[in-house]
Amino acid sequence: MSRIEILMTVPISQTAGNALDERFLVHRLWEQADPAAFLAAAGGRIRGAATSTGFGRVGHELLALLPHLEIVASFGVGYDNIDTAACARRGVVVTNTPDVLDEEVADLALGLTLATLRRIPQADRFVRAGLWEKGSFPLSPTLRGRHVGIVGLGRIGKTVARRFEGFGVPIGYHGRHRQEVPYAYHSDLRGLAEVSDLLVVCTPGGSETRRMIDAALLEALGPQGVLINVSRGSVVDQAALIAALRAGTILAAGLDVLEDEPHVPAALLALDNVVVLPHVGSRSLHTRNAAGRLVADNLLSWFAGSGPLTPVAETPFRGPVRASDRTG
Ligand code: 8YV
Repeated sequence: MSRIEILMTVPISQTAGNALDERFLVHRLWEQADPAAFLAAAGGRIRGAATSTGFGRVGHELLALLPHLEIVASFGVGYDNIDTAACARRGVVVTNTPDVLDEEVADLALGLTLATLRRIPQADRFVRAGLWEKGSFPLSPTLRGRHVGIVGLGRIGKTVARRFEGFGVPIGYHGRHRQEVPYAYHSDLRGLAEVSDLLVVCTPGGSETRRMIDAALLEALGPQGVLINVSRGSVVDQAALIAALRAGTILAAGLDVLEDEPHVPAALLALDNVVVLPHVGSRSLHTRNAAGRLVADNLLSWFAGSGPLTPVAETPFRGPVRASDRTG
């Protein structure tokens, strides 16, 4: 019997690759001499895809080249790069990797918060530049006395909030719904920004949250305000943020994500009151392996006829029979 053919669009993790190789014929798109020619020639045989945000958009163009695609298993919890409406129309199930990276991203959010407030990277640069011999490092801002506002209290937001509980600071949140949590709910994001001086962005990306942190919001956060973003660069109006950091409209920012990754505007790098990371929230070997395993398990489960393990809400799995069986 011929093996089911899977398209891997970008290198994901060794764990995922190895697990998929055991069961499927895996085509690694980045290894093809001419990826477009490969898709034109072999796209009709592909029944499953493993992808990630690093690949770019999974939309009409790609779906049109893969007429027998049944499932897109995406590496990462965010899937704003996938046109889930187009997948739903085609009957293609989309899966992501929730839960496995919450703790890692929350750890990073806390680390980035402390690094930004206590100016840890700046202090390291100070020592390396030999400046300690000449005097003390300037006093830093603090977490003490701050009011934390979490934007988006999903799995990651809640995990971040639990960590802040340990720091003994008051916590509020903004999201679509009030939840059964011991934190103050703000139905209005501006209201949250006004009472907070540390805003931690944990909301998903996509059109609904695009540039929700804009110039007016930064103004509401205020001159002692600190913005931390571990979600998507698209959530923040980056030009407005740079202007606010430069003008002192807010105090500082810690960014793990940017608008046009991996491009970092020179204007951002020129600022001393920002800590920028190269989207490393979930990037530990432990967590990437767990996410890779879940990508592979979703594909294995699907093609064993047991349905997807972690389908996204927009493409719920509705039956025990997979698409290929339905369409013959
Ligand atoms: C991804 C992320 O793993 O999970 C997400 O949504 O943003 C990351 O942690 C990464 O984008 C995949 O390359």
